[in-house]
Amino acid sequence: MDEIKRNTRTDWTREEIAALFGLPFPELVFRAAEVHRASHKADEVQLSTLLSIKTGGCVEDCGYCSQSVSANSGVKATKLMEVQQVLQRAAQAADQGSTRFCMGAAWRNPKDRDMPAIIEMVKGVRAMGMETCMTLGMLTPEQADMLSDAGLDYYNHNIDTSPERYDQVITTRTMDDRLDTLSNVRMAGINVCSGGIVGMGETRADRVGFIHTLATLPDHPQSVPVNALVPVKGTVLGDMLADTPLAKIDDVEFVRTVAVARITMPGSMVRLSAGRESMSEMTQAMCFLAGANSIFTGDKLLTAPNAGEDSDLAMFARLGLKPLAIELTPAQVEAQRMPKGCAKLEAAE
Ligand code: SAM
Ligand code: DTB
Ligand code: SF4
Repeated sequence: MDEIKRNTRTDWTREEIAALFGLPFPELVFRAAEVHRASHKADEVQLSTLLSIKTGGCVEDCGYCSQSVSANSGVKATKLMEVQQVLQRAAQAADQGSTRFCMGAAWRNPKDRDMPAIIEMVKGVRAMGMETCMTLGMLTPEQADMLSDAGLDYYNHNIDTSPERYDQVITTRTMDDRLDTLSNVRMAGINVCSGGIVGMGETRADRVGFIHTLATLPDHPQSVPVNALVPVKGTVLGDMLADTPLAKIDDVEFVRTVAVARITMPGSMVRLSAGRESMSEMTQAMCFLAGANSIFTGDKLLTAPNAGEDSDLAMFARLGLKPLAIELTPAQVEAQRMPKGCAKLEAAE
């Protein structure tokens, strides 16, 4: 770990990051693979499972998102799921080998009245021996502290794109609002998960600015999700891509983005996140070579389809990859030994 710390810089310049992007592709991937091997096992990939605990009807206007009230995507708004329902889904994910359960809500921010149920979800999932992650929108310092006290391991809040492009994608909250939430999460002692989306019609300079913002935070996010835009009909960006297919990012540029994230943030888990459905296995393999070491499993992301358990297992077998195991506390091992289903739920109470 000391080695990683010594090599971890938070003073990257945009010029340095642009130079990395501009390297000949084989050289860039080679360097990223070297950095990856110095800090991580190159054949281990961490598996996270996503669950939308509150879908649609979101008041924010993020131009990529099917869940915004500004979109005409046909996604139906739901209420916050019941705690027991969420814990049942978490138990299924644990049975399928997932080590992190990420719960997402289509909120600008959680309301104080939502916090007791959210806290029960965190405690329940943790008792099953999985790491917990939540993504609920903006958090106050007090809310971040409450989640930390409940034992939340990770909080996902993406910066999404470069500071320059930000207000062309979202107008209802600023990049500074996002950075404030990341700071509240960090100060509460919760691991930060923050990344963004490529393929939204941005320029290479925007991708440089996006990585630069993450790699110069006071501490690198422990997890960096790199999403490829899932173009959803009825969203501003989904419709834009349908009209101008040339705006779609090419696979080589996507792999470059992963490689630059890996080199600039050597100790972070880099997650190959949304968009794998439309990626060839070879492109995903290139991402793993270039330092991606985490994915979302299961056949659904929040509202969009995902590759699915069986095809991922087959891909892992072909590529010789294996799921990253996490260390469990004795109490968690005990909870996992109990009969499936209800006992896991009892353990969560
Ligand atoms: N509402 C919360 C928020 O925005 O912080 C949490 C959920 S939100 C859906 C989580 C992240 O998913 C977004 O920040 C964005 O990066 C990603 N995302 C949403 N829609 C996407 C899409 N169509 N394609 C790729 N990534 C997407
Ligand atoms: C992240 O960066 N990607 C995930 C997670 N964090 C919450 C979400 C991807 C959403 C993809 C589109 C959808 O399912 O609606
Ligand atoms: Fe709402 Fe999050 Fe979607 Fe933005 S990304 S519209 S905040 S659910």
